[in-house]
Amino acid sequence: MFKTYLESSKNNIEQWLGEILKSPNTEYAPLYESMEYSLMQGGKRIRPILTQAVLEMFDKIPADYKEFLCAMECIHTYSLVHDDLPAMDNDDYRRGNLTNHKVYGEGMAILAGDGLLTYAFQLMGSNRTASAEQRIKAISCVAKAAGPEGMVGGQAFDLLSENRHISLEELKVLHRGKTGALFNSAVELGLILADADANTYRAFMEYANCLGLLFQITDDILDVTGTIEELGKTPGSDIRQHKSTYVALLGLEEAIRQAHMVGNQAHDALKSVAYDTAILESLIDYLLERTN
Ligand code: GRG
Repeated sequence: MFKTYLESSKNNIEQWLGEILKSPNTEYAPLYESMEYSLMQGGKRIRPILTQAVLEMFDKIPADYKEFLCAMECIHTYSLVHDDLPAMDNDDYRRGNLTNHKVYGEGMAILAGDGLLTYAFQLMGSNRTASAEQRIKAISCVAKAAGPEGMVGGQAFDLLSENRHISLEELKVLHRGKTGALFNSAVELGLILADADANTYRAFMEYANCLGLLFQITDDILDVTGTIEELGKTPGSDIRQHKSTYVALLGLEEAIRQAHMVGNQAHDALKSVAYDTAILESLIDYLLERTN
């Protein structure tokens, strides 16, 4: 049942994503092609699915908030396009295909990322279901998560940490920014748009924190255990770049143990919630068992 939920949510989101990018003229069409190339290349769509699951828990109709769901994926895709650039991770493959700069060149890949990031905010501002107050809160929340206090900050720390040993505490700071911040905002978006009460908010943010960390630990594990076919990109990039990861710092066995421990903490966080959390619980197990 959960598998069906994931597939149908992904299909809906991809249909909406397929409708949002329209070049205003023929001159800008190459930029839009480059943006669409990365946006429409699959991926798990886990961040908008997370927002959707929270919205549904509060009996909200996801289609009414599709601009927010698409915005999450636009921002995530921008981060991947920029992360793959020669100045960052210098990767040739992403989601099973050549990376954006390999197809369109570095300049256009930078602009495609810039375009996806800024368009995400245009999209959120254009939603007509959320109140003006909800939109401002939602936009501020996502900006904080994606910007220097969140993902960009984490990425900068990651860049500076290459080829040097960092402690587990520093690694957690890195992950909280680079991966966790956007995960948190995916959950928080749903809470803002549903006007969740303070207690529910607290419980869900604890869940989101654990989920982001769990996602990153499994990402570190998959870089060692995954294959190019499963991952859609070359495994072992963390080792090649001498990055500190959960596996590098703790060993594979302990990293797997920590992933399960954080998964249990995520389940615990949902125990106090008076809503149907079945989908959110399944998401924890899905992230624990994922192979890509
Ligand atoms: C360039 C500002 C900037 C940030 C980049 C997201 C990120 C920060 C870097 C990506 C590198 C990486 C492997 C990060 C770890 C976790 C992560 C975000 C993995 C990719 O996300 P998935 O697994 O990808 O959700 P799909 O393809 O399924 O969407």
